[in-house]
Amino acid sequence: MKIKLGKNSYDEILKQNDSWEAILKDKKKYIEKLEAFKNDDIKNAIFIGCGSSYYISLSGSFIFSKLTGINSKAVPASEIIFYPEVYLPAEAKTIVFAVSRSGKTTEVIKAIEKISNYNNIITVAFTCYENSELAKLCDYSFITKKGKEKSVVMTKSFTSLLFAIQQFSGIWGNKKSYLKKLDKLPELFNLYIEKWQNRIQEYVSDNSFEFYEFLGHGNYYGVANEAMLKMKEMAIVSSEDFHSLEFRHGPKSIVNKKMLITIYTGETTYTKEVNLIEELLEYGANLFIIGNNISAKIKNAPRTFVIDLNTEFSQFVLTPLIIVPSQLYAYFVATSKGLDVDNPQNLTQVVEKI
Ligand code: F1P
Repeated sequence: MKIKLGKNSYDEILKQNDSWEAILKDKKKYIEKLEAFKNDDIKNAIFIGCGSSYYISLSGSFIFSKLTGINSKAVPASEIIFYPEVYLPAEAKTIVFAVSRSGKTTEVIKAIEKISNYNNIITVAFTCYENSELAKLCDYSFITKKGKEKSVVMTKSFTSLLFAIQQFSGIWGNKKSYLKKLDKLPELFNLYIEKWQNRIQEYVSDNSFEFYEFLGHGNYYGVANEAMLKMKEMAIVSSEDFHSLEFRHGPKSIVNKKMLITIYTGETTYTKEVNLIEELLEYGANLFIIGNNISAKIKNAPRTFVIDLNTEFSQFVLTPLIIVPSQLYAYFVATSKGLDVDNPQNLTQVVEKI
């Protein structure tokens, strides 16, 4: 495919599975490093980040909790700067995971500086830069070197950092079959990427919308947030995200024919998400359904575009893969508008102010 605009972003989207393969090769290092601090006294976990890295934290926190049984939440790094006493209970041993592509974002640095001398706190960085300030500040760090990007907008780094957190969580929770399925994701990416690229580019050239909603539950809520941000950053359009069923409680009032609603369907939530899909179609909405083992009824529904991963893997494995169609969608909408996603308006690769 001849690429004129946003070549860095395009290449990074198309080659992100290289980074996933590198993380898989680091599995032994993860196990050894984890042994140094993993212990049963840890009762709480908090994931922090900014922008896309906060959305990584939302998905990563959910999966960490699911795989380890440890109570976990995700908050923007700025919340820890303002209210550390609310989020960090003095008595319970808490592990704080700081997620940052650059390892330089001021809010993340200041948040860790604020709490690093607290008792009962272990700090762990997930970043692409080994010698970053964040990696040096934290007690431990897990580096996704191949997640580094030239682009301002996070795509490959998003899935790489999330993949690293999934691998870390599977090791911590001793989930051997989960880890075996993670091994398969780079190959699944290779299997799907060309078909997805062609189908999504065609869909974008045949359909245009003015409003975008992204809906997901559980670990897919972080994905919905990230897809919302990609549309703002790359395509410069208005977009929102919600937990899927939350959309019924008011936001659905604005559904119209100029709206595309993307729903990331999960296995636990599928039957209820199908009910929601049917209701939204009655309001004239256009739907982009991305999920696993989606019914023929949904695939044949009017105004519905479906990407079905068709795997036996759970949604808790598939998170890095499930965001890729929305990265492609945002890229093709942006380039169809003549926008250069490598130089997005108003944005810098790192926000070093507060
Ligand atoms: C995160 C971030 C991105 C945002 C933009 C500026 O930086 O805020 O989420 O899209 O690229 O940087 P980092 O802490 O992950 O380096």
